[in-house]
Amino acid sequence: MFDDLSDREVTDEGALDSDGVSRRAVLRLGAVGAAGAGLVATGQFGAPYLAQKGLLSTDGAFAASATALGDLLFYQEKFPTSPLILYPFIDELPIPKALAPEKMLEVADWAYTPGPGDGQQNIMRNERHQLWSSDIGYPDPIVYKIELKVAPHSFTSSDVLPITALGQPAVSFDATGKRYAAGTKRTLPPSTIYGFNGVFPGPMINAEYGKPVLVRFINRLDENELGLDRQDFGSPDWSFLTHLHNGHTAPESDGNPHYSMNYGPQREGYLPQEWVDNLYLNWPAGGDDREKQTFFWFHDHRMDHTGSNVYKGMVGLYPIYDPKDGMDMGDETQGLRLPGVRKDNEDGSFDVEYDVPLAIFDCRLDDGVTLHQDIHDGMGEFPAAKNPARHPEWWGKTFFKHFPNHGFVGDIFTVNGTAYPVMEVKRRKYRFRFLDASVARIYDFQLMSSSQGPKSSVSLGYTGNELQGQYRIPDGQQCMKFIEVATDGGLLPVPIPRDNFELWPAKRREVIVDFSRYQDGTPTAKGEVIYLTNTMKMPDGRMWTNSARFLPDPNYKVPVLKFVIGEDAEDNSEIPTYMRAVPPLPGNWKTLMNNRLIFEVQRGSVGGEVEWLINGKEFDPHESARSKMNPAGLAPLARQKKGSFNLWELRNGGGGWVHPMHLHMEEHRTVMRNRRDVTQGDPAHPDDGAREDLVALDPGESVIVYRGFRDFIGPYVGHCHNLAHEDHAMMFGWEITP
Ligand SMILES: [Cu+2]
Repeated sequence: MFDDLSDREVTDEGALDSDGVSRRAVLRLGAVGAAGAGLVATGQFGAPYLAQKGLLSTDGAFAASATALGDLLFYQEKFPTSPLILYPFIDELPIPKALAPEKMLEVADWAYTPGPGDGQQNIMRNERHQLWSSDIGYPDPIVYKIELKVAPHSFTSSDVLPITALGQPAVSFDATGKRYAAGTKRTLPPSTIYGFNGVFPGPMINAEYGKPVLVRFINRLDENELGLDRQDFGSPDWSFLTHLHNGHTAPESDGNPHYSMNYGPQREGYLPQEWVDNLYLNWPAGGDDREKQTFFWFHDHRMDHTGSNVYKGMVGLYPIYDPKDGMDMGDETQGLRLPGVRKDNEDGSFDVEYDVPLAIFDCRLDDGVTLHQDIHDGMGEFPAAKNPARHPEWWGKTFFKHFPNHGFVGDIFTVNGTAYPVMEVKRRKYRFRFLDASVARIYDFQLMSSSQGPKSSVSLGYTGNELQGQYRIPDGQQCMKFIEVATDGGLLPVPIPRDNFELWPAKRREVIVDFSRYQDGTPTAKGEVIYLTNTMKMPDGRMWTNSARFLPDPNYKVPVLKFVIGEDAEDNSEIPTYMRAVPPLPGNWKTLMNNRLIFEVQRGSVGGEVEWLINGKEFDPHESARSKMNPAGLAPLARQKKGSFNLWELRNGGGGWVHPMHLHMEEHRTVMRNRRDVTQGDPAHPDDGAREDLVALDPGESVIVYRGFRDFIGPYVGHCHNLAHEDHAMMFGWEITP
């Protein structure tokens, strides 16, 4: 039933009809191959066209035909242009406060109290915590409660002007479908989110090494007291699965699908009114201080719907401090003296002034006229939406396409849930914790000044994808540097001054910015303005077309966050000369090369929604993946003994795409890039000397990392963090064995 595309109607919008056939099975290999080959044969998407677009890969005609099908979908794949935010940089940057823990007396009254016993880890009573805090000599965990909630969220308070892709005024609608003439300024309706405690982003847990945290996540997504329209994305069964990215966490608390499909829930996630206790021991791998990290985030990881759940708001923040010797405890008068003034709250939490998380997220708002059409529409998901259909009643709310050709990018850039915010800063140093919480967008940030200020891209004559970001600073000039102090893997050995840095999905970068002076030494003055500016042009989820590293476009300078210099303030912080050593590589690491595990990611054509493959296979949640044949002539299963270390190679086999490849569990260290030893550093990748949990794979690149498998046993995953790729099978299971 899967092998004949001709039986299925390809509508004029390019969607593939099917009725009730399970996901991942709508189209099978033959169908895709046939459709693609047909297109190639007719010359419509022939080899010269593909070559010109850089889409011909080592996979030959097979990949080309899959690509051609993708291009067929893409060609007819329409996205709305979001209404223009008329008054940007007026809404204040929201800075989350630390979440308060539960009172222990109240926790003792819970019907099911958290604890180390059998069945105490989740509502099914079928799991226990692999290690409890006392097993490692740590105190009992601090308990938090986080409920998954349906809630409204506003990205801006500004009036907006509905526009077309050509930048012309457009009609708009309200919730009743009433039509407003082109040129009418509107206020945006709130979007519906599924948020941790109903907020986006957030909440934020300020954690500390040595003090375990247990979070009881409770699903309340079936409760919708405000009667909010859920639209047509988010996991259709309202389930969730929370992953603390990238905590050193036992599988049952890791929220990964390889675990959840086989143990615990034994399905994709936790359903409404179900709960699970995720125990975060705040314990470095191997008990080694050099393995400490600084900034986690938690997000949904529900199989097949991670992108839609994250896009719908399931993003939380989890900075982690290190109180040992006062090294990095949020107090700039001791230890490393990184910027931060700590205030301990009565409820047991603490907040740190001048230490600010910046979660970057792009979204796209419905124009009310773009057809909602997706391969999911044939799956019986979201029947109430009656798709394919236009949804004028959703005008101004977040628009999502689950199965975009390359990945999903928005055209409005937000920071901490607010579009184009402003932050008044004191004339002193700050620590910023950057997180890319976007589905697929990569950013390249610089600090710029501009005497003319932001101009809307429409007023500058841009159209189409060039409107992404909405505003530009045509006269923007770099005026300050970032001092990078941490990556995904925690503190760097030494701070690195950066003119700019890339931020890939799920990655974290921490920087110090000194707002008391410009890079040329001139002091700043009250009222002066600096823009955090994105210079990477990324029109779709595939990769950039222009960036600092590749074909810079000097005209693409999109201001994302406006800093306004305020009053002087006391500053006891320092830029440290030395921070933390990375764990040593064994001298003989090269002897591991022959037996390394190899994972090649590629755009593939198994069929249906399985578009993104690893070692030629779609994600199988019940199995550990198998390595490609390594130089020793073996293709081992991705299983590692507890306490072992190994080299893993990640290869980008696809040619025209980039992939942020995330490996759960332990941080790694990059040792080879494109067959070159980079253990002594690589100028093009200044972070390679640090530890990371995500490999930024450029087109055609091979990266070999050294990593450990300590302290826990059980199933984990590795996957692409372009969430459209992840949700379409670019994931593999692996396991730590006793
Ligand atoms: Cu990818």
